Amino acid sequence: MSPDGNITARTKSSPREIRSFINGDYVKSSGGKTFESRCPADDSLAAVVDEATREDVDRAVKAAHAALHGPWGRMDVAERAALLDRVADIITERVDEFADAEISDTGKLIGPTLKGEIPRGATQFRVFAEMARTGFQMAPIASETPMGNATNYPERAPKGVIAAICPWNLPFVLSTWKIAPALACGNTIVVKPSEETPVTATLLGDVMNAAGVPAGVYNVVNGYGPDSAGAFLVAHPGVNAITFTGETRTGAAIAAGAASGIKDVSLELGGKNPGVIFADCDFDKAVASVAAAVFHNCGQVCLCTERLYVERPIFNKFVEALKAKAEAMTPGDPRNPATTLSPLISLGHREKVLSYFEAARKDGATIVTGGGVPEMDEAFAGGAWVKPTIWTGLSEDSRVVKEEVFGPVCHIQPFDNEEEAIACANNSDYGLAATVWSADQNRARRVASQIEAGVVWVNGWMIRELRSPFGGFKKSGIGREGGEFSLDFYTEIRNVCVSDS
Ligand code: NAD
Ligand code: 6OD
Repeated sequence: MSPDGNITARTKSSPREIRSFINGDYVKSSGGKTFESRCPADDSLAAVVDEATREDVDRAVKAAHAALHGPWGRMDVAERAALLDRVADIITERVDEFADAEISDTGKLIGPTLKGEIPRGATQFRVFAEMARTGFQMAPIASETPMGNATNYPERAPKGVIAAICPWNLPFVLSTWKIAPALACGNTIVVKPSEETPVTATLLGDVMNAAGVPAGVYNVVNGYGPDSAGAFLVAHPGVNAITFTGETRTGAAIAAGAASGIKDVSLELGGKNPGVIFADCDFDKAVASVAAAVFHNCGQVCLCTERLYVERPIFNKFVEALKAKAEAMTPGDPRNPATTLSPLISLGHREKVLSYFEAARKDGATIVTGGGVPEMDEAFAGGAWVKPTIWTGLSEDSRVVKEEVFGPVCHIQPFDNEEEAIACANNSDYGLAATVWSADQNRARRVASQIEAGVVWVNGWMIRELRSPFGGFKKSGIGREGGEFSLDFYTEIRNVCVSDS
């Protein structure tokens, strides 16, 4: 912590000190407890974090409530939009600092962090600033009733104090999917970042102050889930709605916790995403894109592909080509632009991924490549590294084909016709994302329309526009984020019905 109370920069010998951000100030935990966040590339200490107590969470919710009924609630929408644009500007000016913080927390690669995730987070504020400016208008509806005629004017009102509980895989960009729409709609917010990745959400507090966002509008409480800041926030009676991204099991616990308070929940949950590759696809493009979809961020993107169905005539060639891509990946210093494979988020998560390696082996998988831990230079030997891994030969009910591994892995299976490919793709409890590869646009669109997933890419991956809807079918979630699709969660709709006579 610097003398002015802001969070400190991290050096190799001194980790960042992270506090909660409440009512415009960085504050120490009232319980005096701290926890550590470690960089998974080398297991160095990235940050020492103050764990928020129930009392701290209560202060944050009360600050958010006061701001809602104070300066923020009274603010003209154009002024609110201008502040969100200013937030985007400052993130852009400080992109190196945000990227550095994110890399320390996650071991992410510098290129996609600096050029992709942090700028996309800034853009999210601009998208919602623009939407706020247009006023979220809805068309009036005429009514003719025996009691008289009227005009109905539906209007959107802020939902209140939003709790945002965030994951570790894309910490900053995914937090902005919640923060930007919440604030654009006139709500205030209390964010609980993952205990693995507390820094960028906390740093954003400083940006909010610099932009002139009133104190209490944006708050951050750091801590864990159960019996800690996450659970305290879910249970708090002053929270009006909870937006959560993370594991399906955690989503179920949060929905249960929210039920007694009749709090609305938005749930962005896990996936077990399929890719369907027809023999007529642009082979080289498909292999390159599928390699990214499987191995990017070490497989820790909720949209990553973990199940591949490849039309039989190109099955062997495809497996060989993807194997070559996997074996060409180079783990190492995430700040070196030549590194192409990042680590898993933690040694704990590596244990889980390695247990799936073992389960695949036990189920009789053919290990095409990977299945273990790579040799690393001394500087990175303590990191959470695993080899990119490809399996074939498993049945559809094998654990590694059914459960989300959240690592750089996939199982590849051949198919013989369109119906079979669709049935395999849909044979999952999840329904978050899918890809379809074919030169025949009609077939690709026909197949895409039968896949039970919130986003289906045709001949590509991760080319989604921020304003388009994002969310999951089945156990992948409830609700949609993105542009106007976020509005139903972040607003209440009031119908003002005016008599015509
Ligand atoms: P997680 O569920 O373990 O944790 C997410 C957040 O919930 C953390 O902040 C954690 O502290 C908090 N939490 C945990 N238990 C809680 C409880 N009982 N009450 C309140 N808060 C609680 O998820 P993770 O490991 O951080 O993220 C990885 C998972 O997230 C994967 O399953 C991935 O698919 C999913 N994910 C989904 C999306 C999506 O948009 N659908 C996006 C990213 C990640
Ligand atoms: O659409 C995106 O920008 C994006 N990064 C989505 C990732 C979601 C889940 O991890």
